Amino acid sequence: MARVADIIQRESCFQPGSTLCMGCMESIAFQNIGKLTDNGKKTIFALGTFCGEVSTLQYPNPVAWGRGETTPEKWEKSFGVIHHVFESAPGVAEGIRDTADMLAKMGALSGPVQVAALSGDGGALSIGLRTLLMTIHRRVPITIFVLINEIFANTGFQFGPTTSPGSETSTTPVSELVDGNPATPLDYIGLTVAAGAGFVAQVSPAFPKFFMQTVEKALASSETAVVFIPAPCITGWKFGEGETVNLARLSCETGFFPCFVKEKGQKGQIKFVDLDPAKRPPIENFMGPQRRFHHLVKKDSKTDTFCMRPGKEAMMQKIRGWIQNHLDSLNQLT
Ligand SMILES: Cc1ncc(C[n+]2csc(CCOP(=O)(O)OP(=O)(O)O)c2C)c(N)n1
Ligand code: SF4
Repeated sequence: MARVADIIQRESCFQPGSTLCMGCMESIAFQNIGKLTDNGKKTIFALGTFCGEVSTLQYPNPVAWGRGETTPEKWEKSFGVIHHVFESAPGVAEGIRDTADMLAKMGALSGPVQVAALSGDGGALSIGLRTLLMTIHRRVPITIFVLINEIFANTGFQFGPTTSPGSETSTTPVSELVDGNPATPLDYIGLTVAAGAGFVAQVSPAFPKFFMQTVEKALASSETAVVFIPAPCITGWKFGEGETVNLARLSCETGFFPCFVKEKGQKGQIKFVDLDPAKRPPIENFMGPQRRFHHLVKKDSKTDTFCMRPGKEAMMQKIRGWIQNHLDSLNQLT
């Protein structure tokens, strides 16, 4: 395994020039994935339609992807990106993998190829869930990255299958009668393990060493590897500048988005979050800085700490219950 200090010296395939919001976690994740894929293989990414695509491939300014000034004949630096429809990134990546394998068998390639799919959680877990599960089921040796921002961001911040309970989105409004999203999220980690993925992880750039080591393993896996990356969305979650990494760290430590890794044949491991709720930071610390939870949590001006608004016990209890159930079920994945 490469040393993290060496990985950060590598050349990324994600360059300045995107129109992702300033403070978007996706940009930080892509820069790191870009360095991890600078590993001696030709890289091809299949992108679904999501913020990470519409904000990086916009004609006439498709400058964000590419490894520096490298010319295509330099195999190990060579980088390609294919954008296809919203829901199809894993299926397109599967096609690229098959084609590369066929060409390799014919002796038409001069080196190894690594293939990855990138999409949002709406693309992968809502409209594209069938594509994701069938690609996993076919045991295709690719890496599938899913950016989890809990909403359909680039089309107007609508609720999706990963939206936290109680969250205000453009389709789960808040009123005197409703406390935002009434649903609990899909257990996407359990689902991808059950579908047969050989490597499943949830990582965050807020824990850089774990991020680097886990993504490196995913890229080297001979099985289908699925990597979920919770991505605080400054515009949709409505938080202040400079809070992105802090919220990503808290999202794990409070149990909303636990870091996790499970390799084939091994028990799943939860990272950086305690199974005992008394040993975790209060969920209010994660929710308070985000205006999508304004109806549930406020800042106490006397103590300068975040606390529950009066009368919101039911929804806060629902959130705590969902977090605990989810952590317990991840802890039992074998
Ligand atoms: C079949 C189809 N339906 C709807 C759309 C419109 N559309 C494009 S991206 C998108 C939402 C993407 O959400 P997500 O995958 O979560 O990515 P995010 O925008 O949050 O990054 C939608 C609804 C489309 N392109 N194709
Ligand atoms: S809307 Fe959210 S996910 Fe999309 S670019 Fe902005 S911060 Fe990133």
